[in-house]
Amino acid sequence: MDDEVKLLGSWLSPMSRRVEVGLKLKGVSFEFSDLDVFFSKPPELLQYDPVHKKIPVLLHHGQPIAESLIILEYIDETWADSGIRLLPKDPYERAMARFWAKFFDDKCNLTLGMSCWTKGDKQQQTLAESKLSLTTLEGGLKGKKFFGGDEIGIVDIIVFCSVYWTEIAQEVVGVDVINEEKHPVLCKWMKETVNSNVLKDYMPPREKLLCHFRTYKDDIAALMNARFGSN
Ligand SMILES: N[C@@H](CCC(=O)N[C@@H](CS)C(=O)NCC(=O)O)C(=O)O
Repeated sequence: MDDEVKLLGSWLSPMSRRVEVGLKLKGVSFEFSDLDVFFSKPPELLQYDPVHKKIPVLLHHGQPIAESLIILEYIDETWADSGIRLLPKDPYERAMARFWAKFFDDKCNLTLGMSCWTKGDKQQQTLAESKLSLTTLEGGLKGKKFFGGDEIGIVDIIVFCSVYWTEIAQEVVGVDVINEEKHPVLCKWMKETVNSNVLKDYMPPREKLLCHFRTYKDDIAALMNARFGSN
């Protein structure tokens, strides 16, 4: 184990997956604690993230770090000389990467989940919001192969995890959140990224996620509707 690294996460969480991918791209070995956080709060989680009580939490030498974007930056700085750079070296490009990562988390991430799992007016509203936000996000790809430029970077990792989850969820629920007609640039990027083989192998098997969503789709929808309302 490199430097005692432990990740509190869940195989089912795209936010936790971001950090797994970051560690793997850096070649850092780590222990993974697969927690069930959606219907209960395990004591380990309450101990290490008493503020938000959310995964992922990275423990490095026993010290906890919460919030996936902060964790990814920490990983990039701590293991600066191994694997790929997650954030660009150039200060302007670095600021742009942070800008799009924040934009994605503020405007796209939750809305994508809500578009799939809520119902009625709330679903229609979040579908419309997703369409607009993803079109704006496509601006971050202008003239570039990846959000990170010629190589993948932090924004590619976080967007890829969420789009991978969304494409499977939308198939199970029967809703059209992301498609080539609405988001040609994003879909082209997704294909390019899958073909580059860098991230795809770090995702949970498609069939496993599909099967989970099919089995628990009513429970997931009930949880999302209880939290975020159905109108
Ligand atoms: N802003 C946080 C969000 C993390 C997050 O939403 N985690 C979810 C799993 S995907 C969670 O722990 N949910 C449990 C809950 O909300 O009770 C991050 O980027 O790490």
